[in-house]
Amino acid sequence: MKFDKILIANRGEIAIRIIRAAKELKLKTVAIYSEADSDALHTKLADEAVCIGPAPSKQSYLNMTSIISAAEISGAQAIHPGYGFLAENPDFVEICESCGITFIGPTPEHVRLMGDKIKAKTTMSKAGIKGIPGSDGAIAVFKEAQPIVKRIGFPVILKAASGGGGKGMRIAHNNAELESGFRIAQAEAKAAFGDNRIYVEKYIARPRHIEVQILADNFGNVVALGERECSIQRRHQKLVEESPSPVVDKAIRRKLLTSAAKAASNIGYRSAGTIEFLMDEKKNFHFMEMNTRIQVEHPVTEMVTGVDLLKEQIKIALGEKITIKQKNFALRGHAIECRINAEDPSRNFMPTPGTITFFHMPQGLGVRFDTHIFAGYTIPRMYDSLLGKLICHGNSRTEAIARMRQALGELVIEGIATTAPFHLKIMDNKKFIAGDISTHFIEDITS
Ligand code: MV4
Repeated sequence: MKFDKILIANRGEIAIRIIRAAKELKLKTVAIYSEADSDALHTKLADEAVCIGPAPSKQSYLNMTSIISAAEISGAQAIHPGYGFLAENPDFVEICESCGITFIGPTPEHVRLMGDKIKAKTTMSKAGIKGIPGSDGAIAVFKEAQPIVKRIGFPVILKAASGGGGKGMRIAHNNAELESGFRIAQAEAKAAFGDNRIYVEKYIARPRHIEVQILADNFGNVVALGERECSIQRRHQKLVEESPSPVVDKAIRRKLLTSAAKAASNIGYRSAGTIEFLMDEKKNFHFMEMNTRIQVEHPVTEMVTGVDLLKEQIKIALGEKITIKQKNFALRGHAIECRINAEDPSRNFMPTPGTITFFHMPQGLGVRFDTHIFAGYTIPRMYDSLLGKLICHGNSRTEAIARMRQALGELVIEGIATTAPFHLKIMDNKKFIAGDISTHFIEDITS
């Protein structure tokens, strides 16, 4: 539990975010980097940096043996995984534990449970947190789906038990589509996850993705820190997130936050986590998944709650109690995040690796830019295309949008194409301004 030196098993903006939180807590920091990242900013901001392998992730940021060795050599007693890479790999959590290293996150059991979307759904359902109507578990053969579909009606969606992020998903509007979709979903799931288990649900058209941030400590204390609206996404990659959601009123928020806190309490969860809900057009919400990591979009919650989620997550791992009380905290204003990616929106969001020749960072009241880029930085091809997250806070949603428009206009990244101009279009979109959004928003405006 006690540690004074942490290793950050990640790269890019999140590695820097973790280093900042650790330094504020007076912890020593060890960065790891691949051969493609020897000039990366996170290696310079940490107290020490250890090269853990060649550029491909499999040989570096996913190489458990190298990472554990780096922790042992540098004397780091804890590892923060960030998001992606090894953040939700239960085997890695177990390996850390067996080496006497504190994993800054939940237990391996919690990571494993929530990685299995079927088990997660049944566990939550037993606790009274309802998922989307559908099968009670996996469908072994196509025929098993028929009585369920008779009950819930078409359209339905087939999902992979080990899925999430849209892989192995199929929508069916009739029996023929159900039969072929089942086979395709099973094959895709088998190939992607080595697990062909499929379950079926009623398909919710034009839903909203709304998630709740929770923090839980080792003493049974749980707080739910408001919701995030994450409906604006493209091919299951989120582009814009905000808090609070423009459709969530006080009564719905109370229900959402109570459900999320109950979900975490019921499984005895600890650390930071996110409960994802799907909201239908009648504003009914259903449990979808739980993410057992700190998420990309955590800053919007930080801006409206004033809580430093990374510091809290580390303090929980140190065995400290959460001091935030659910009763005393209030949301202040509105925050929006735009993900600035090295992708060209005019070329179907094709990745644009290359060198940044000039960089100007937007600044001012309520403007935050979490990034690892600098003038002269070369974006490697190997990794994801996130360059930074522009987060704007205002007293109202209108002010946050105006501030975002201003900040996007001020941002200059020369040398490569980015998604910044596309975000400006979103900020000027009438439907976005009205808060009239769904998971189909990008499709609707680009087609
Ligand atoms: C759904 C759905 C509609 N109905 N489930 C996509 C990723 C995976 N985590 C779950 N997903 C969905 N599940 C039912 N019953 C629509 C989606 C979905 C979606 C969800 C959240 C954010 C973006 C999305 C984009 C397309 C589809």
